[in-house]
Amino acid sequence: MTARIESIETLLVDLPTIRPHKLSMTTMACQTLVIVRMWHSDGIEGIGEGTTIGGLSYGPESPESIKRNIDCYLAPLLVGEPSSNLNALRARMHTQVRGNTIAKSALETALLDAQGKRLGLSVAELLGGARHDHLPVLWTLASGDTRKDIDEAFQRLDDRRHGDFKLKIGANAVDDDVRHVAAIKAALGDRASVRVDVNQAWDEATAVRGIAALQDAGIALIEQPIPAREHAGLARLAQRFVVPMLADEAVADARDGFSLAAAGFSGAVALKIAKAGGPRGALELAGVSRAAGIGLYGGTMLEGTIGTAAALHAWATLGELTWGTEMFGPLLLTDDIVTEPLNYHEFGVDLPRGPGLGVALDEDKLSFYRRKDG
Ligand code: MUC
Ligand code: MG
Repeated sequence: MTARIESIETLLVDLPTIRPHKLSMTTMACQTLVIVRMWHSDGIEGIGEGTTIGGLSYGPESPESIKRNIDCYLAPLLVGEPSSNLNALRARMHTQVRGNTIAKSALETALLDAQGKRLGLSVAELLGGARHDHLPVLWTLASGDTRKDIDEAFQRLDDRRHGDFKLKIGANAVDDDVRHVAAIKAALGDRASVRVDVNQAWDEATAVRGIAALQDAGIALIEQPIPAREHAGLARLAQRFVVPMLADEAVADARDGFSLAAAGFSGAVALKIAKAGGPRGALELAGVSRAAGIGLYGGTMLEGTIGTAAALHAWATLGELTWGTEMFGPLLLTDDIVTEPLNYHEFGVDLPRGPGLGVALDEDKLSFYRRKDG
Protein backbone atom coordinates (compact mmCIF):
# COMPACT_ATOMS: atom_id res chain seq x y z
CA MET A 1 0.00 0.00 0.00
CA THR A 2 1.23 3.48 -0.82
CA ALA A 3 2.49 5.27 2.28
CA ARG A 4 0.94 8.66 2.95
CA ILE A 5 2.04 11.62 5.02
CA GLU A 6 0.14 11.43 8.30
CA SER A 7 1.27 14.37 10.40
CA ILE A 8 3.93 17.05 10.66
CA GLU A 9 5.25 18.67 13.84
CA THR A 10 7.57 21.69 13.95
CA LEU A 11 9.67 22.60 16.98
CA LEU A 12 11.86 25.60 17.77
CA VAL A 13 15.14 24.61 19.39
CA ASP A 14 17.40 27.27 20.94
CA LEU A 15 21.08 26.34 21.26
CA PRO A 16 23.74 28.75 22.58
CA THR A 17 26.84 29.43 20.44
CA ILE A 18 30.34 28.67 21.78
CA ARG A 19 31.22 32.39 21.51
CA PRO A 20 29.55 35.47 20.07
CA HIS A 21 29.51 35.14 16.25
CA LYS A 22 29.79 38.63 14.77
CA LEU A 23 28.42 39.26 11.26
CA SER A 24 27.95 42.60 9.51
CA MET A 25 24.24 42.66 10.37
CA THR A 26 24.04 40.91 13.75
CA THR A 27 25.96 39.22 16.54
CA MET A 28 24.71 35.74 17.36
CA ALA A 29 24.81 34.34 20.91
CA CYS A 30 22.29 31.61 20.16
CA GLN A 31 21.03 29.74 17.13
CA THR A 32 17.39 28.74 16.70
CA LEU A 33 16.82 25.55 14.73
CA VAL A 34 13.39 24.80 13.30
CA ILE A 35 13.04 21.02 13.47
CA VAL A 36 10.43 19.17 11.41
CA ARG A 37 9.17 15.71 12.41
CA MET A 38 7.10 14.11 9.67
CA TRP A 39 5.25 10.86 10.30
CA HIS A 40 4.08 8.55 7.53
CA SER A 41 1.40 5.85 7.43
CA ASP A 42 4.04 3.09 7.10
CA GLY A 43 5.43 4.05 10.52
CA ILE A 44 8.46 5.88 9.16
CA GLU A 45 9.50 9.26 10.58
CA GLY A 46 11.45 11.74 8.44
CA ILE A 47 13.29 14.62 10.10
CA GLY A 48 14.31 17.97 8.63
CA GLU A 49 15.67 21.34 9.70
CA GLY A 50 15.14 24.92 8.53
CA THR A 51 17.44 27.51 10.01
CA THR A 52 18.27 31.15 9.48
CA ILE A 53 20.63 33.64 11.09
CA GLY A 54 19.85 36.44 13.54
CA GLY A 55 16.05 36.56 13.55
CA LEU A 56 15.05 38.70 10.57
CA SER A 57 18.38 40.48 10.20
CA TYR A 58 19.79 38.11 7.56
CA GLY A 59 16.75 37.30 5.42
CA PRO A 60 12.97 37.53 5.15
CA GLU A 61 12.20 34.34 7.12
CA SER A 62 12.48 34.15 10.92
CA PRO A 63 12.44 30.93 12.97
CA GLU A 64 8.94 31.84 14.12
CA SER A 65 7.69 32.52 10.56
CA ILE A 66 9.23 29.24 9.36
CA LYS A 67 7.35 27.31 12.05
CA ARG A 68 4.09 29.20 11.59
CA ASN A 69 4.11 28.99 7.79
CA ILE A 70 4.83 25.27 7.88
CA ASP A 71 2.05 24.71 10.42
CA CYS A 72 -0.56 26.92 8.72
CA TYR A 73 0.23 26.68 5.00
CA LEU A 74 2.77 24.05 3.95
CA ALA A 75 1.92 21.08 6.17
CA PRO A 76 -1.76 21.11 5.12
CA LEU A 77 -0.60 20.81 1.48
CA LEU A 78 1.37 17.67 2.29
CA VAL A 79 -0.67 15.77 4.86
CA GLY A 80 -2.67 12.96 3.23
CA GLU A 81 -0.52 12.97 0.06
CA PRO A 82 1.53 9.94 -1.08
CA SER A 83 4.90 10.05 0.70
CA SER A 84 7.20 8.89 -2.10
CA ASN A 85 6.54 11.28 -4.97
CA LEU A 86 8.98 14.06 -4.15
CA ASN A 87 8.49 15.74 -7.54
CA ALA A 88 4.73 16.05 -6.98
CA LEU A 89 5.17 17.23 -3.38
CA ARG A 90 7.76 19.84 -4.38
CA ALA A 91 5.44 21.09 -7.12
CA ARG A 92 2.57 21.44 -4.60
CA MET A 93 4.75 23.45 -2.23
CA HIS A 94 6.35 25.62 -4.89
CA THR A 95 3.17 26.49 -6.81
CA GLN A 96 0.96 27.15 -3.80
CA VAL A 97 3.38 28.94 -1.49
CA ARG A 98 5.68 31.73 -2.64
CA GLY A 99 9.10 32.24 -1.09
CA ASN A 100 9.57 30.62 2.33
CA THR A 101 12.48 28.61 0.97
CA ILE A 102 13.83 27.73 4.40
CA ALA A 103 10.50 26.24 5.45
CA LYS A 104 10.34 24.29 2.17
CA SER A 105 13.90 23.06 2.64
CA ALA A 106 13.06 21.65 6.08
CA LEU A 107 10.11 19.75 4.60
CA GLU A 108 11.99 18.49 1.53
CA THR A 109 14.73 17.26 3.85
CA ALA A 110 12.18 15.36 5.98
CA LEU A 111 10.68 13.81 2.84
CA LEU A 112 14.11 12.69 1.60
CA ASP A 113 15.03 11.31 5.03
CA ALA A 114 11.82 9.28 5.16
CA GLN A 115 12.17 7.99 1.61
CA GLY A 116 15.77 6.97 2.26
CA LYS A 117 14.73 5.07 5.39
CA ARG A 118 11.90 3.43 3.43
CA LEU A 119 14.21 2.23 0.64
CA GLY A 120 17.31 1.60 2.74
CA LEU A 121 19.26 4.30 0.85
CA SER A 122 21.13 7.38 2.00
CA VAL A 123 19.89 10.80 0.89
CA ALA A 124 23.03 11.10 -1.29
CA GLU A 125 22.04 7.84 -2.99
CA LEU A 126 18.51 9.16 -3.55
CA LEU A 127 20.11 12.23 -5.16
CA GLY A 128 22.10 10.08 -7.57
CA GLY A 129 25.01 8.85 -5.47
CA ALA A 130 27.91 10.27 -3.48
CA ARG A 131 31.18 11.14 -5.21
CA HIS A 132 32.90 11.85 -1.89
CA ASP A 133 32.59 10.50 1.64
CA HIS A 134 34.75 13.19 3.31
CA LEU A 135 34.21 16.88 2.50
CA PRO A 136 36.53 19.79 3.29
CA VAL A 137 35.13 22.27 5.86
CA LEU A 138 36.47 25.74 6.61
CA TRP A 139 35.97 27.68 9.84
CA THR A 140 34.61 31.20 10.22
CA LEU A 141 36.58 33.51 12.49
CA ALA A 142 34.07 36.02 13.80
CA SER A 143 34.86 36.80 17.43
CA GLY A 144 35.25 40.47 16.50
CA ASP A 145 38.76 40.54 18.00
CA THR A 146 41.91 40.16 15.86
CA ARG A 147 44.06 38.48 18.51
CA LYS A 148 41.30 36.03 19.49
CA ASP A 149 40.70 35.18 15.83
CA ILE A 150 44.40 34.44 15.28
CA ASP A 151 44.55 32.20 18.37
CA GLU A 152 41.36 30.43 17.27
CA ALA A 153 42.80 29.83 13.77
CA PHE A 154 46.04 28.32 15.10
CA GLN A 155 44.10 26.08 17.45
CA ARG A 156 41.99 24.76 14.56
CA LEU A 157 45.07 24.24 12.37
CA ASP A 158 46.94 22.43 15.15
CA ASP A 159 43.90 20.18 15.72
CA ARG A 160 43.77 19.49 11.94
CA ARG A 161 40.11 20.56 12.22
CA HIS A 162 40.12 23.33 9.59
CA GLY A 163 42.71 24.49 7.06
CA ASP A 164 40.85 27.43 5.47
CA PHE A 165 39.30 30.43 7.22
CA LYS A 166 36.54 32.89 6.42
CA LEU A 167 36.44 36.25 8.16
CA LYS A 168 33.21 38.14 8.69
CA ILE A 169 33.67 41.83 7.96
CA GLY A 170 31.53 44.83 7.01
CA ALA A 171 30.41 45.97 10.49
CA ASN A 172 33.38 48.34 10.88
CA ALA A 173 34.96 51.06 8.77
CA VAL A 174 36.56 49.57 5.69
CA ASP A 175 40.13 50.56 6.70
CA ASP A 176 39.69 48.92 10.11
CA ASP A 177 38.33 45.77 8.48
CA VAL A 178 41.24 45.63 6.05
CA ARG A 179 43.73 46.03 8.92
CA HIS A 180 42.02 43.20 10.84
CA VAL A 181 42.01 40.85 7.84
CA ALA A 182 45.57 41.65 6.77
CA ALA A 183 46.87 41.02 10.31
CA ILE A 184 45.23 37.60 10.42
CA LYS A 185 46.48 36.64 6.95
CA ALA A 186 50.01 37.83 7.83
CA ALA A 187 49.95 35.75 11.04
CA LEU A 188 48.79 32.60 9.24
CA GLY A 189 51.05 33.07 6.19
CA ASP A 190 51.09 30.07 3.87
CA ARG A 191 49.63 27.75 6.50
CA ALA A 192 46.05 28.65 5.58
CA SER A 193 43.97 30.40 2.97
CA VAL A 194 41.82 33.30 4.17
CA ARG A 195 38.60 34.61 2.62
CA VAL A 196 36.20 37.35 3.68
CA ASP A 197 32.42 37.62 3.77
CA VAL A 198 31.15 41.20 3.70
CA ASN A 199 27.46 40.17 3.87
CA GLN A 200 26.33 43.01 1.53
CA ALA A 201 27.71 45.79 3.75
CA TRP A 202 29.52 47.88 1.11
CA ASP A 203 28.39 50.01 -1.80
CA GLU A 204 30.26 49.45 -5.05
CA ALA A 205 32.74 52.33 -4.61
CA THR A 206 33.65 51.15 -1.11
CA ALA A 207 33.94 47.61 -2.45
CA VAL A 208 36.44 48.69 -5.12
CA ARG A 209 38.62 50.31 -2.44
CA GLY A 210 38.26 47.46 0.05
CA ILE A 211 38.79 44.63 -2.43
CA ALA A 212 41.92 46.24 -3.89
CA ALA A 213 43.46 46.31 -0.41
CA LEU A 214 42.28 42.78 0.44
CA GLN A 215 43.68 41.47 -2.84
CA ASP A 216 47.08 43.01 -1.96
CA ALA A 217 46.90 41.34 1.46
CA GLY A 218 46.62 37.90 -0.18
CA ILE A 219 42.93 37.19 0.43
CA ALA A 220 41.71 34.26 -1.67
CA LEU A 221 37.98 35.00 -2.15
CA ILE A 222 35.58 37.93 -1.57
CA GLU A 223 32.06 36.91 -0.57
CA GLN A 224 29.02 39.11 -1.22
CA PRO A 225 30.66 42.54 -0.96
CA ILE A 226 27.61 44.51 -2.16
CA PRO A 227 23.80 44.20 -1.80
CA ALA A 228 22.19 40.99 -2.97
CA ARG A 229 20.14 42.45 -5.80
CA GLU A 230 23.04 44.29 -7.47
CA HIS A 231 23.87 41.57 -9.99
CA ALA A 232 25.40 43.97 -12.51
CA GLY A 233 27.65 45.45 -9.82
CA LEU A 234 28.81 42.02 -8.67
CA ALA A 235 29.58 41.11 -12.29
CA ARG A 236 31.60 44.36 -12.66
CA LEU A 237 33.61 43.55 -9.53
CA ALA A 238 34.24 40.01 -10.78
CA GLN A 239 35.55 41.39 -14.06
CA ARG A 240 37.67 44.07 -12.41
CA PHE A 241 39.67 42.02 -9.92
CA VAL A 242 41.92 38.99 -10.09
CA VAL A 243 40.71 37.81 -6.68
CA PRO A 244 37.42 35.96 -7.35
CA MET A 245 34.01 37.00 -6.03
CA LEU A 246 31.67 34.55 -4.28
CA ALA A 247 27.96 35.25 -4.72
CA ASP A 248 25.98 34.30 -1.60
CA GLU A 249 22.86 36.37 -0.83
CA ALA A 250 22.73 37.33 -4.56
CA VAL A 251 21.95 33.79 -5.66
CA ALA A 252 19.38 31.43 -4.19
CA ASP A 253 18.30 29.12 -6.98
CA ALA A 254 18.90 28.17 -10.62
CA ARG A 255 17.07 31.25 -11.97
CA ASP A 256 19.29 33.58 -9.94
CA GLY A 257 22.32 31.64 -11.13
CA PHE A 258 21.24 32.06 -14.72
CA SER A 259 20.63 35.80 -14.37
CA LEU A 260 23.96 36.33 -12.61
CA ALA A 261 25.82 34.42 -15.32
CA ALA A 262 23.92 36.35 -18.02
CA ALA A 263 25.04 39.61 -16.34
CA GLY A 264 28.65 38.53 -16.95
CA PHE A 265 29.49 37.19 -13.48
CA SER A 266 32.37 34.79 -13.06
CA GLY A 267 33.74 33.44 -9.79
CA ALA A 268 31.76 31.14 -7.54
CA VAL A 269 28.34 30.67 -5.95
CA ALA A 270 27.49 29.60 -2.41
CA LEU A 271 24.96 26.77 -2.66
CA LYS A 272 22.61 26.61 0.33
CA ILE A 273 19.68 24.26 0.75
CA ALA A 274 17.93 26.97 2.80
CA LYS A 275 18.11 29.53 -0.02
CA ALA A 276 17.06 27.09 -2.75
CA GLY A 277 14.05 25.50 -1.00
CA GLY A 278 15.88 22.25 -0.38
CA PRO A 279 18.69 19.99 -1.61
CA ARG A 280 17.13 19.48 -5.04
CA GLY A 281 16.90 23.22 -5.78
CA ALA A 282 20.47 23.76 -4.60
CA LEU A 283 21.69 21.05 -6.99
CA GLU A 284 19.74 22.70 -9.84
CA LEU A 285 21.69 25.91 -9.12
CA ALA A 286 24.89 23.86 -9.14
CA GLY A 287 24.04 22.58 -12.64
CA VAL A 288 23.37 26.05 -14.07
CA SER A 289 26.50 27.47 -12.44
CA ARG A 290 28.70 24.69 -13.72
CA ALA A 291 27.32 25.15 -17.23
CA ALA A 292 28.26 28.86 -17.01
CA GLY A 293 31.80 28.10 -15.82
CA ILE A 294 31.09 29.37 -12.29
CA GLY A 295 32.70 27.55 -9.34
CA LEU A 296 30.80 25.85 -6.54
CA TYR A 297 30.92 26.20 -2.77
CA GLY A 298 28.88 24.28 -0.19
CA GLY A 299 27.33 26.99 1.98
CA THR A 300 25.62 27.00 5.38
CA MET A 301 23.00 29.04 7.22
CA LEU A 302 24.72 27.83 10.37
CA GLU A 303 22.37 24.89 10.65
CA GLY A 304 22.65 22.25 13.34
CA THR A 305 23.46 18.64 12.58
CA ILE A 306 20.24 17.73 10.75
CA GLY A 307 20.38 20.60 8.25
CA THR A 308 24.14 20.21 7.90
CA ALA A 309 23.78 16.49 7.16
CA ALA A 310 21.13 17.22 4.51
CA ALA A 311 23.43 19.68 2.77
CA LEU A 312 26.40 17.30 3.00
CA HIS A 313 24.40 14.59 1.23
CA ALA A 314 23.69 17.07 -1.58
CA TRP A 315 27.26 18.44 -1.84
CA ALA A 316 28.68 14.90 -1.81
CA THR A 317 26.96 14.22 -5.13
CA LEU A 318 28.91 17.02 -6.86
CA GLY A 319 32.05 16.02 -8.69
CA GLU A 320 33.85 19.25 -8.01
CA LEU A 321 33.37 21.68 -5.15
CA THR A 322 35.87 24.32 -6.24
CA TRP A 323 35.90 26.13 -2.90
CA GLY A 324 35.02 23.25 -0.57
CA THR A 325 32.36 23.77 2.09
CA GLU A 326 31.63 25.71 5.27
CA MET A 327 29.45 23.03 6.87
CA PHE A 328 30.70 23.72 10.39
CA GLY A 329 27.37 24.83 11.94
CA PRO A 330 27.22 22.11 14.64
CA LEU A 331 30.73 23.08 15.84
CA LEU A 332 29.54 26.62 16.58
CA LEU A 333 26.90 25.32 19.00
CA THR A 334 27.47 24.28 22.61
CA ASP A 335 25.32 21.15 22.35
CA ASP A 336 23.44 18.98 19.87
CA ILE A 337 20.04 17.32 19.58
CA VAL A 338 21.17 14.17 17.75
CA THR A 339 22.38 10.89 19.22
CA GLU A 340 25.65 10.75 17.18
CA PRO A 341 27.39 14.00 16.20
CA LEU A 342 28.99 14.37 12.78
CA ASN A 343 32.62 13.28 12.60
CA TYR A 344 34.86 16.30 11.93
CA HIS A 345 38.52 15.41 11.38
CA GLU A 346 41.40 15.96 8.94
CA PHE A 347 40.17 19.40 7.82
CA GLY A 348 36.75 18.09 6.88
CA VAL A 349 33.72 16.04 7.85
CA ASP A 350 32.57 12.53 7.01
CA LEU A 351 29.36 12.11 5.06
CA PRO A 352 26.99 10.43 7.54
CA ARG A 353 25.96 6.96 6.48
CA GLY A 354 22.34 6.28 5.64
CA PRO A 355 19.62 5.21 5.48
CA GLY A 356 18.16 8.66 5.02
CA LEU A 357 20.22 11.46 6.54
CA GLY A 358 22.08 9.02 8.79
CA VAL A 359 21.36 11.09 11.92
CA ALA A 360 18.80 10.47 14.69
CA LEU A 361 17.12 12.78 17.21
CA ASP A 362 18.09 12.55 20.88
CA GLU A 363 14.67 12.84 22.52
CA ASP A 364 16.01 13.99 25.91
CA LYS A 365 18.11 16.77 24.39
CA LEU A 366 15.23 17.77 22.15
CA SER A 367 12.82 18.12 25.03
CA PHE A 368 15.44 20.02 27.05
CA TYR A 369 16.26 22.59 24.35
CA ARG A 370 12.92 22.96 22.58
CA ARG A 371 11.13 26.24 23.13
CA LYS A 372 8.29 25.46 25.48
CA ASP A 373 6.01 28.34 24.57
CA GLY A 374 6.19 28.23 20.78
C1 MUC B 1 26.92 33.60 5.33
O1 MUC B 1 26.49 34.65 4.89
O2 MUC B 1 27.81 33.06 4.70
C2 MUC B 1 27.97 31.15 6.85
C3 MUC B 1 29.07 31.02 7.64
C4 MUC B 1 28.99 32.00 8.63
O3 MUC B 1 29.78 32.22 9.55
O4 MUC B 1 27.88 32.74 8.45
C5 MUC B 1 27.12 32.15 7.43
C6 MUC B 1 26.33 33.04 6.59
MG1 MG C 1 27.84 34.56 3.17
